[in-house]
This record gives sequence, structure tokens and C-alpha cells, in this order.
Amino acid sequence: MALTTIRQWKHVFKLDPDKPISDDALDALCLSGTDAIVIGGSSGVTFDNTVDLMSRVRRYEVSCVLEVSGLHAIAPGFDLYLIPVVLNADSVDWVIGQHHQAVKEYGSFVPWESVAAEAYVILNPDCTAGRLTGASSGLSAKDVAAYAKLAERLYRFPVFYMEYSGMFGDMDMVRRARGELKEARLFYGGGINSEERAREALEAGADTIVVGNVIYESLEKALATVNAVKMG
Ligand code: 1GP
Repeated sequence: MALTTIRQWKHVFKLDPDKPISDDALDALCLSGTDAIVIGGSSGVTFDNTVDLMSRVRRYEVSCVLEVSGLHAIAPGFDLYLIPVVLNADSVDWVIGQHHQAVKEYGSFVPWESVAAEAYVILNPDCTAGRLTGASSGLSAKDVAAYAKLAERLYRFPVFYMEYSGMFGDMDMVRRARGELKEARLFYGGGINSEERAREALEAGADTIVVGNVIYESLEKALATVNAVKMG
């Protein structure tokens, strides 16, 4: 069920529960035609601010998804749960450690049919998630291609996520990963702040683009990114 849903996504907005957002802005985002609202962040995420944001998004028909960033902020009631597995982290903690702990504690409550793992490769080591996970820097296109191949062929992850959070990435790198993937969905996130950049990432081969930061800088620009998938 989770996979059928994810395969339909071309565009998602990622909202950070630690950042304030007005009702009007939320209304515009939820009615924009985006395929899903993903709630997630790398710092300051709590159970309370996660549930608060979820209940506000829940007023709309758009899918409401939690990207789990830590044990402390797992809440019931989302349509879907995305679980990042950071392939280039410097600690096993971000690959399986935290996941193991979570299943030990909450395993009997997990709605497994609504859970999907994301094979993350963090390509901006200076972003919050990069620093937190000690993501390796200076990855070459060959490195990324190998991660993509491993993610799909060996581990059979449904999603391969190229995370450039905070900066617009190298589209040649995206093309290279695209060339390795047949089954996994290619997510691209980072620095999409215009319709043009959204289009570029899609043309490079991203199946799904993730738009985050620009929401808090210019709502108008954030909304414009949806045009790339709805009219393209
Ligand atoms: C962050 O990939 C997303 O997790 C989106 O990146 O915030 O740079 O848009 P931006």
C-alpha cells in the first residue's frame, strides 16, 4: 500500500515542525496540488510540534506523511511513515541502530503496511542532517551510482533519496543515479526554489522532488514549484 502511494508522487512539500507556519500558508500548500505533505526535520522536532502540525494538515485531503527523524517524535495518525536509512553516515546508528531501538520499543504498534524505508545519501555534508549523521563528504558520481545500485539491487529499498538539503545539487550526479535505478523511486531534495529548478531536477531523472526551505523564505516561489509537475 505504501509503495503504490509513493509511486504516484512527483512533488512533495516537506514541512519542518520546528518552524512556524501560518494557517493561510498551510492552506495554500495543502491545496496547491502537491502529492503529499511530509512532516520532518533534523532538529527541534518533538512529539508535540509533530502532532500539532499533523492535526493542522489533517484538515485537508492531501496525504500527510511522517518522515521519522528520531524515537522521540513518532506519532500515530499519519497516512504513511518514511524511515530514512543514511547509507553514507559515519555511524551504524543512522543505518540500523535507531531503527532497531524503535522496533524494540514500539514494534507491536508499527503499521507495517504504511511504512517505507528510504535509502538516503546525504550530498551536502554541511546540512543539519549531514552534520548529525556524520555524512561522508566529497562523494563522486561513481560513489553515488554504487550507492544507488546497492540500495536497489542488494537491499531492495523502494526509495533512493539524494539529499542536498539547503543547496541545489549536481544534476549530473542525479542523472548518474537515475541510470542505475529501475525499480526504486528516485527522490531529489535540495535547493528547489523555483519552477525552473524543479523542472531541472525532474529532467535530470528525479521521480519525486522534495521542496522544503523555500516554503519559509517565499511561499510564492514554493507554490510555483508545483507547476513543474502539474503542467510539465
Ligand atoms: C530537505 O530534501 C529536502 O530534507 C528539501 O531540501 O529544504 O533545500 O528544499 P530543501
